[in-house]
Amino acid sequence: MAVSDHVDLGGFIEGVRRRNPGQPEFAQAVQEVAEDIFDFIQDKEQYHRYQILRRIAEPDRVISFRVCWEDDKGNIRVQRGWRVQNNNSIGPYKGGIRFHPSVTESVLKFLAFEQTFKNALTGLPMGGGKGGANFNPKGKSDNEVMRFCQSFMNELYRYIGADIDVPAGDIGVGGREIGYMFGQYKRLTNEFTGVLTGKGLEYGGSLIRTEATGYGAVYFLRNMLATQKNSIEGKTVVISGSGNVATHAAEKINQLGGKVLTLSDSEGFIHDPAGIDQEKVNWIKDLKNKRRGRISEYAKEFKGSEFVAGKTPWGVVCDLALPCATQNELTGDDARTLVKNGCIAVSEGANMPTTLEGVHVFKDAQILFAPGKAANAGGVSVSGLEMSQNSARISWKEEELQRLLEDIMAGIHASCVEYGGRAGSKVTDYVRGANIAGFKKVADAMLAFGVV
Ligand code: NDP
Ligand code: 2IT
Repeated sequence: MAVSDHVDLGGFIEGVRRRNPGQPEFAQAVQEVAEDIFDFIQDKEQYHRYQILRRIAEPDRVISFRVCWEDDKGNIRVQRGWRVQNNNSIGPYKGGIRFHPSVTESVLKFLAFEQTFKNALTGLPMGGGKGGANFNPKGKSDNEVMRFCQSFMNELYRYIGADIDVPAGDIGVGGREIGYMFGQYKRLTNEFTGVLTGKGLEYGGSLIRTEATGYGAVYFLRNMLATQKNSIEGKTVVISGSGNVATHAAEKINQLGGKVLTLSDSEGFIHDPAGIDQEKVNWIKDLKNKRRGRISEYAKEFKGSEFVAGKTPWGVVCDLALPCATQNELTGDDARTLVKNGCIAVSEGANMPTTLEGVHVFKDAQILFAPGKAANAGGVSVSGLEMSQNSARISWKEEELQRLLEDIMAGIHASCVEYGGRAGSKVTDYVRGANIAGFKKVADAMLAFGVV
């Protein structure tokens, strides 16, 4: 078949939308990748003939199941759980579990698709998957969360395994939830294996896994700035979210001499012109992880700061921005505001936090823009290192893991630079670089397998 006979980008996206009705997030993630891959594979017949992108955009399987649990008042509650196993060409399925009321099949399919490229970029042998449930952990007691996690695992355990599929945390799933799920898996199977990552240090967890996503996103930002002989030192930084990724990004920004102005949650953002220093970050970690409180409480604790209800922080003037909350939290208008206010670099700690329109605004403005699949890969990278440590039944030292994390983030940056050149652009197109580098590795493995 001549290359000109192949379906065009518009037709491909239309097909994705038609085959996945009511799944806008999934279609959006596929489109963002396809925009670059269509261009890249134009003269590469094998990738067309073997329908590689079409196959990566069709998950290997989507498993959905009922999760029943009993709340503290004795009511029976019913949630829906999923595991999306997108692609295991380069290693076992790997990716987090999200517990949030906004979780749908579309959201998990987009996340599993993105994860496939992200995991390829890390250089570690991990395929892509994602799971979760439309369960809202907010306001639930520890016992309710435990019962939910156990019930979720009662179904999930059939589909996962240390060499099959290795889940981890994501929104609403941290150390507490991983502990409950690991405990139930162990009880059901009578097996102690590295079936989950993000585990507690006492039972096979890895040092710096908790910090890795936020730290990695800041290392990636530092690497991008270094290409322009610039640094984080003395820069003002706007961050969204106040969970695992956001607080550790804030911590690393402080360590590298930047000043964090904002953090947020789904109810609004806090603005502290004096800077959210390490002591304040520690207070927030305690608020979120122990007291399970809301970010608005920060403004009552720290004089000179304010809580802005119902808004995102992108209007605050800054040099650097790190969206670290959730998908589509930064719109085209937000992107224009950031560019107008002089923001020079954006590193996505969250997955797909910028809308497609926003991505195009950043690309057109030629500011440094790191997509989540590159910038937030530090978390899954240390998860990969946790898997290696579990297999070898050893624990590496913190300095070694820190070094490996920085090396992996530098490697991802280099891959993006290698594939992210764009005619007429003086800056690396990191979106293109990440998409092509991630695609190439998975695609070449798939070619080796033939049609399966
Ligand atoms: P957490 O649950 O620890 O924190 C999530 C934060 O995002 C909270 O502040 C939460 O506010 C906010 N948030 C969640 N949903 C929404 C929403 N719909 N609108 C506004 N704010 C929202 O999760 P993480 O920090 O782990 O995850 C944050 C992002 O980073 C996600 O996109 C995740 O996929 C991504 N990520 C996480 C990795 C990890 O290792 N944990 C690895 C790579 C990416 P509230 O409390 O009000 O809900
Ligand atoms: O989006 C992500 O990369 C994660 N939530 C972490 C996945 C993992 O397996 O550590």
